[in-house]
Amino acid sequence: LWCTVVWRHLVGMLFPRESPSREVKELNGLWDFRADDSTNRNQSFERAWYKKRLAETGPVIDMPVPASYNDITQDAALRDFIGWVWYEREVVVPARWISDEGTRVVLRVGSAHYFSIVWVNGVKVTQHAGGHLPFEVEIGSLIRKDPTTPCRITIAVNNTLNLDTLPPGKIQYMEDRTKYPEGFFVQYIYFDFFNYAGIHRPVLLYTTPKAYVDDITVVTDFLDNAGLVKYKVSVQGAATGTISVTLKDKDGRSVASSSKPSGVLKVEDVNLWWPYLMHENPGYLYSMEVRTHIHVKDMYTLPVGIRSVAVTSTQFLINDKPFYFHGVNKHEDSDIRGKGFDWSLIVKDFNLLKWMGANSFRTSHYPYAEEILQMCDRHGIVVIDECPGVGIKDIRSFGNASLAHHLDVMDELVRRDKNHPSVVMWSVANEPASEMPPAEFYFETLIKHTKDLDPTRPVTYITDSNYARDKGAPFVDVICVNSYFSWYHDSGHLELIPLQLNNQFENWYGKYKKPIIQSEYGADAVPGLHSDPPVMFTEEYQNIVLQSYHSVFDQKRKQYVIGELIWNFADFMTVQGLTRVVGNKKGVFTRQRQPKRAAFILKERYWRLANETGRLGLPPSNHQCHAVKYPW
Ligand code: GCB
Repeated sequence: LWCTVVWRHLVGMLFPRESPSREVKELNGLWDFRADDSTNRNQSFERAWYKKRLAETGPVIDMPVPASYNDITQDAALRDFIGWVWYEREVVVPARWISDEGTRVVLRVGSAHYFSIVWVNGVKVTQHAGGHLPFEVEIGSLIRKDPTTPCRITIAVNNTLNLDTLPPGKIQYMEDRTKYPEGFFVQYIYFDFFNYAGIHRPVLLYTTPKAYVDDITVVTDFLDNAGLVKYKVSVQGAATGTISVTLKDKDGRSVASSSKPSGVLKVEDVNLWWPYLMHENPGYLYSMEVRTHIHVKDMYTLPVGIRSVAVTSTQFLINDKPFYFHGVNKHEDSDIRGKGFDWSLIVKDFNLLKWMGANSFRTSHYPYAEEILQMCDRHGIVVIDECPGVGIKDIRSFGNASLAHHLDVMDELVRRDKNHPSVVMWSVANEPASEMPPAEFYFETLIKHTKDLDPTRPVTYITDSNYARDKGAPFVDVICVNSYFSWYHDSGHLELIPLQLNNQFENWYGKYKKPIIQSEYGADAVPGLHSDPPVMFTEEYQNIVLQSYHSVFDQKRKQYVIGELIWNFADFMTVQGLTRVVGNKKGVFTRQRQPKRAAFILKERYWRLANETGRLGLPPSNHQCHAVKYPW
């Protein structure tokens, strides 16, 4: 498999990093903001708001970037707004970036939900569909046109979801005038999290020389003591010419080098990349320094973890050793910020993950910020990387336009995340209507495409469909199943969990003979609600649900169950509805990241699992060490 990697040519999307040849200027902070709340939701285009300063078109407010705009003000209409919102900011561009024609100046948006159009000084420079992946555009020639005018960046963002977007949604106009005023419409969504919107991740300008390292792809493996880093560098703006590639260890010592744009670097006495709790030195990263030697030099440094991933009919192997996923599902979600990127939240979440002994998470239900994956690389947290294919329920969302967009999104996702050692599997969807007839062609095409993009990682999608009716399961490498026994059906009947869960596993394994991850399970608990015997929504009920699942996992993990991911790490916001009390309360932490009782149950379990399943390389004394450090 490893030898047959097909190098598809896509323009690169390397994470912007400073280097001797590259500068980065963050544009985070306050932007001017205005929502287009005209009845036809189109006045901003009719009046060409991008042509002048936003403040000259009407009243603007301060809006932090990055952040969702929804929870920033006291205005319920803005919280629930559907349509175009406009962001604008003037930027002072360093004079040298303008005077030096040999400098590329790139504007990059980490993510904006959902559809974005970008203008610089009133000139449209790019647009992007999709709310969770970065996009960028070179703006050097534009800002050089008139170096005396400031650089005015305008970004219009529209959060409307339709049957062909990912995730899909539907807009319905309500015609009954006895109930709804003229123009009243509803955005229907088929997923269980608030459709937060705005500029969610950092916006920045960065430079490269005219001839620059555009993309790097690495695929790693090892043979005995030697690490193998197969790589390919692509250069834009000049013929590739001579380049130099140097792989350095953590101490900055060169361990392998080459002057070819592609090849295999061999690292003697390799330090492999290991997951957290599987090794005493997890998340080991080398640095790959890539230099071009065309008149102006460029340099880019890529962190590289050397590891292998493989799947058998009963196991998930990392570096040829069985890996058991004991982890969580997350959301990018918090008070006030919504889905806005926030380092304090990210670092807190990693501290909580490590505290509870989680070795993995799934990026339910969309790609997370690249900075989060970088943290995973460094801390050895294993990731199932999910695309925004959540809520594909309407048969029209299995059509050609939807599929074409889904394939594009997978291109963008793999291009962005292919080099992260923490990413061990792609998830192409969550709970699609995989029993519908078109699901077979849809998933066969989608999964084959993903494997063509990246033959080195297994591919899955997350099912809640019946094993007998699921159309896509033949194509996945790992079966991922969500189930909510004693919650959404047989409510209150905790005693049924062992029987139903056991049957779930036996049926799926019996039919497909593929390893299984319990990709979601859980129950809502309103923190502080107690009842014994347990009733739904109390902390006790959540605990018993977890423990009942765990007893079955403990039998099946000896056979073919390769992981368990709790739904959810933390409480999160949803649309208002009868089954949600200020959001989804299935978190084992509150939205403010305080533990419910269930967090301690998971912590005890995960550390025990780590000692049992992840003992590789840890001498017995180290196990003792964990037990002493975490006396549950
Ligand atoms: C699911 C979904 C997830 C929901 C969860 C729930 O199956 O994948 O997005 O939030 O159930 O709590 O209902």
